[in-house]
Amino acid sequence: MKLHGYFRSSAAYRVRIALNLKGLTAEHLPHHLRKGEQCAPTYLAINPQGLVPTLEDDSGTALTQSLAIIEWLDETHPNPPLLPEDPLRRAKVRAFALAIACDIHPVQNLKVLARLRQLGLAEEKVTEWAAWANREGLSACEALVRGEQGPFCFGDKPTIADLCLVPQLANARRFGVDVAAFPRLLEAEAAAKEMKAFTDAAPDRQGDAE
Ligand SMILES: N[C@@H](CCC(=O)N[C@@H](CS)C(=O)NCC(=O)O)C(=O)O
Repeated sequence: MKLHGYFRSSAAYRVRIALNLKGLTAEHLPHHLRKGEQCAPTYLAINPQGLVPTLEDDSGTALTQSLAIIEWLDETHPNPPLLPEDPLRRAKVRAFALAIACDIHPVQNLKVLARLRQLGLAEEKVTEWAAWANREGLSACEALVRGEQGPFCFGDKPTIADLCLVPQLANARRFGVDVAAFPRLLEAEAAAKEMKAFTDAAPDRQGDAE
């Protein structure tokens, strides 16, 4: 397998954690997002959205969208499972993961921030926008898991919720958000960071880290 990513990409970080939890290895192919390498024609041929990650399986089939990739990995390598068995619990875990992947991350993504700058927004306001998106979204995430048994987001094992949470907290900190406001999320993050699968996937541990 080949994983197209970037050390600081939180969406690629989710997939790196999933690969590690499953004990799978992939060749890591970095694309420097700040240099626009995700828009090279050769990369657009495998991911027309010009976003990372893309996972190429051993037959060369390209899969895009981190959560679709993670669910494919979970279906093809069921142990350890990344979703609970019970359908109601699965829906809750997916809702949490989607709150991050669909509602927080996209509005603070690189190309959205670049567009805000092009439209004349000052750098300070751009950062304020990204911090707001994280603060507002993570407050809702905190409420979603407040009543859940820990230490992970949903119980005593990591799920796709934790795979989305840990990279998003890293983004929130990068934009200056005071994450102390989210104690239940920090509890889940601390449990995750006890696991090598999570620490090995961290941005500063990647070959392309700056
Ligand atoms: N929903 C997509 C999001 C992918 C995404 O936005 N990736 C970012 C990095 S975290 C990216 O490639 N950004 C490049 C850009 O904005 O030009 C997924 O989960 O895979």
